[in-house]
Amino acid sequence: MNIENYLAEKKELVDNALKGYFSNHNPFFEIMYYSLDRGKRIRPILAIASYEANGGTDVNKIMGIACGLELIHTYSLIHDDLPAMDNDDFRRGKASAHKKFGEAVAVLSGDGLFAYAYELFTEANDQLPERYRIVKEISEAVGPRGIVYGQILDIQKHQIPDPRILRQIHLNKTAKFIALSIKVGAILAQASEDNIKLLHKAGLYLGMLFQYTDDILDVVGKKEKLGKTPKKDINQDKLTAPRIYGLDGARLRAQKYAQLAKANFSKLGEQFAIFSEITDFVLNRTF
Ligand code: GRG
Repeated sequence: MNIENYLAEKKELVDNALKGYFSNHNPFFEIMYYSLDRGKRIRPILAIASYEANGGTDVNKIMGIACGLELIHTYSLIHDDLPAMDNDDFRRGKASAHKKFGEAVAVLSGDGLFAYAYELFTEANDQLPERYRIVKEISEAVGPRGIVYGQILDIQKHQIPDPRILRQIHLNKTAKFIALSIKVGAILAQASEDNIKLLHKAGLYLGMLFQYTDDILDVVGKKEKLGKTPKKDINQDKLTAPRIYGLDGARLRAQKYAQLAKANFSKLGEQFAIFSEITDFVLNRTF
């Protein structure tokens, strides 16, 4: 199966599960679902791919965790788009949450998605030691030692374009969450500690690559394809890879991160080949 088909098949699984988690509740779930709809689902797909590559056989077992990751990711996008943060009117090919529902409801949608994610993480009560570890690791990666810290660095004005700060932004805002998504699949599938460690390391490189390509697409991407506003980072004087290294320099570094990710994934053996394909897909993505 080629990588596009693989990603489309897994995305459909995740989309169907998400629909299920958001049906038959109060009307606020429809409002939250508006923002959830139409994402690429990279993080849940990584969790599922890792679970399966590590020998997990029942995809339903990982689905609550995979979908919960997407809820947290979506909350971060909603809050990032708010006027107090990046102030973006367009997300996932449509009006961002505050444009559609107003700021107060957008804030609450983010809050609701964040909290509901933890209901999904804990929906099953089998494999409790693994699930406890997963919830702990997720909390760490999305909180003040992860995404939130990355966002704090990202919204600061950086007069001097310091590559060390850029690395901290990329690592905390994006890479830790991508690596975590791979890690949780491995933990639930009861992979060895060596494999979990190696997957996490490779995942950090993949995450850095993901943010490099995001920064590059901000410069060269098309609004219709991206589903979000391009040139946002340069116009807001954000610290990005093209600002520090130039477009060609950023592309070169993206290739280096892709090589590092693949070198580490390949140490895990043939059954992890899908991760090298995902890495190439991320390197060459146009959305
Ligand atoms: C508000 C706590 C808080 C954090 C916000 C999400 C975020 C942090 C900032 C948005 C801008 C940005 C470049 C974030 C890095 C993560 C990233 C590349 C998000 C876009 O993820 P995709 O491409 O989006 O997976 P879709 O819509 O496909 O899910």
